[in-house]
Amino acid sequence: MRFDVITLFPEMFSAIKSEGVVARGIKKSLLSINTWQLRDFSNNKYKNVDDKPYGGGAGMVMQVRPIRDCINKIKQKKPKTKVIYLSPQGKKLTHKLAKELSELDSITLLCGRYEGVDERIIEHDIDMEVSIGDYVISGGELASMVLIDAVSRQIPGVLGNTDSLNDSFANNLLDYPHYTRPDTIDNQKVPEVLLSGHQANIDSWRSEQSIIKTREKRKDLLQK
Ligand code: 4H4
Repeated sequence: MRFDVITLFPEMFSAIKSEGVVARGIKKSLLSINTWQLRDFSNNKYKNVDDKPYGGGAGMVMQVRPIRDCINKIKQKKPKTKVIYLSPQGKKLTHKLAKELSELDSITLLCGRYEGVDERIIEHDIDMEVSIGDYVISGGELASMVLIDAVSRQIPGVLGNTDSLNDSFANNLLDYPHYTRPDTIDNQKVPEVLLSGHQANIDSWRSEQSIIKTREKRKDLLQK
């Protein structure tokens, strides 16, 4: 999987490129992240990529030309890349969508700032808008990193021995509870079944706990 990221703040992505699951996936050559500084595609000496909104109003809007030129440059290398704009108006990022996206060869992520991008980019250059939640954050960079992490976890081999099959939502259920040493602390004990060494009983207890947790915290998932 190759991620191309169009952003005004490429250095933000060093956080996931250097540590953790995504960094390990990069080291294993299972994925790559290429950031593109949008200002390099500005057509003025001040490197501006935004302008005042037609019709007035607060804030600035990201212009078509630099974004379109950057996408076209990426498409020279990856003509079939799926171009995703991170926006509160997008399709909600779920486990299912992350799994679907993980099967692609190339994804281009457009990170919005200010009030967002000129609508003509959304109409003509974007394949899909994706939202990480019903709130507005200052830039699409954090949303892109969330998407990259969630998608990367679904790429075979990225997680190594800890598979993502038990991730919450993998089977439309929340994850079972986890415990580790010591087996008693402040008089709080680990459930006996987990100390029994009886794997069949442990597995059925974990399945039962996933259903109980889902019923308690996310009943809506049980309707699906
Ligand atoms: C993009 C703000 C689009 C407003 C942005 C719009 C999210 C989110 C986000 C920086 C940028 C914001 N991205 N999930 N939530 N005019 N991005 O808040 O379309 O409403 O992914 S707009």
